[in-house]
Amino acid sequence: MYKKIYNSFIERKAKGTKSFAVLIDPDKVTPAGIADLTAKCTEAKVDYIFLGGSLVITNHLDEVVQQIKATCSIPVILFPGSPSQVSRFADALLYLSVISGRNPELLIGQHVVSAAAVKKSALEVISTGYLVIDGGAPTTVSYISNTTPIPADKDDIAMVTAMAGDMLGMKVIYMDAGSGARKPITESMIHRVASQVDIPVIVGGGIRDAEKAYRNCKAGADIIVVGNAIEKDFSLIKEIADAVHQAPVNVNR
Ligand code: 1GP
Repeated sequence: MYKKIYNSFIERKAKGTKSFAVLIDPDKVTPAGIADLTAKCTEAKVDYIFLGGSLVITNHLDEVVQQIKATCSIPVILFPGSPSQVSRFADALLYLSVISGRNPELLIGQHVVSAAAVKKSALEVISTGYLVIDGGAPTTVSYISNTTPIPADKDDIAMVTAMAGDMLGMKVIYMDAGSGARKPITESMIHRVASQVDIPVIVGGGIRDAEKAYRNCKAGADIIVVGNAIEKDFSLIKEIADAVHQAPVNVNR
């Protein structure tokens, strides 16, 4: 299968171009709200739309994806909290294994259950080593995943976990402090991870302003994800997109 989205991650990383992804929680959008949001994302040159959440209660994922696709041409990447959050209308799926935890269901169990359906969907599947990092307070992801997050100041644990994911053949590393995290991931941890893996590094959780997004890119993040802060203030979309796109090229190894 042609890996269109993953190739774009790799090409952008090779050029040193940082990317900005807006995270949409399907539970928190209305049809009218989607058009407004996608218009702002297009204007700000947002690179990707991530769609999903650790806990999705409503059952209208297909509809939300179709509305996003009808109102913009930004690729839609599923970021599922469970196997039920799969829509064939999206462009790609982050196939997450929670490698920071020791819950076998989230390391491999749910993948086995969902594998046939995912294959049939013909979605582009991106194998993702997912690291939950302590964000200063329990988040939905740490509660729902029933795993212990990596302590925020244990850069070395994050580094070796990401290295293991990379050597196991995962295609991206996603470092996440959890949605609405009180404290976003430190630049020192991002740098430690990014300097030791060759695959793209996605960073999210608790990023609230353009300056932090810029600093994360400088530390080595390739893709910045913001959800909560944008839900509260749409004007941040352009501010953060501009900061990410202006971030310097390479991480110092
Ligand atoms: C959460 O990484 C995402 O899984 C984004 O977090 O909603 O705090 O921006 P926020």
